[in-house]
Amino acid sequence: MSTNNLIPFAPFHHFRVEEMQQRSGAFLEELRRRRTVRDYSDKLVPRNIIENCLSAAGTAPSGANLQPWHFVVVSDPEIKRKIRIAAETEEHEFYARRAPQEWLDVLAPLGTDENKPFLETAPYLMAIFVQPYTLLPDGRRLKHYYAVESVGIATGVLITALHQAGLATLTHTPSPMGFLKKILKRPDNERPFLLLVVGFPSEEAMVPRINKKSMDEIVTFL
Ligand code: IYR
Repeated sequence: MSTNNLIPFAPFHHFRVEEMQQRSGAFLEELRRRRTVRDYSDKLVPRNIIENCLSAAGTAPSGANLQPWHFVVVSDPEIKRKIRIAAETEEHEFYARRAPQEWLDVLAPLGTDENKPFLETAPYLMAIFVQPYTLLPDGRRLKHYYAVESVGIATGVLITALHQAGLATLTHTPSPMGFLKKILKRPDNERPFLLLVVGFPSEEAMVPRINKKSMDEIVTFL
């Protein structure tokens, strides 16, 4: 391996085992409090908190470190309204016609429907885009490797960062999402990945009673 671009990994923390046990347990406990929220208050969120969480997302690993993501953060009420109208139009089609019964059956416990008032109520909508390639100044395309996986990882970091900052999120995937690209005037090399709704839960927010799979179900130790 050529070493001419390598630097010492100074910032890595070596914790004592007890501290690792404590930290991993505390992190788990905090993440167990995260729930997907569909009912938001209009309470504002300081922008520097949002910026910290987006910077955290930007630390995610990505194929060849090409960072194939773009986050459009919408707080403008008019743009939020356009997004809501377009999303509800697609969602109406989805619930009334497009979704097979099998899909509607697994969604039923979540209590979702075509109405998406949170797209206007929540203070921030983050439209997350994948860049399968970038356009170089000379017009050639630089291909991005594992672009979708990379954006998925960055989105996971973002959701975790927002949660630990004290904010609620909803991973919203109106399908198809092409309208996001039009409304937000994104370039040809981007396609919508998902729409993250961010804010505080309303006072009356309810969440479905759901369970997470047990360790035995999700893990195999060999
Ligand atoms: N996009 C629709 C349907 C939907 C699909 C899945 I998969 C969900 O986990 C939740 C909802 C909607 O947002 O209502």
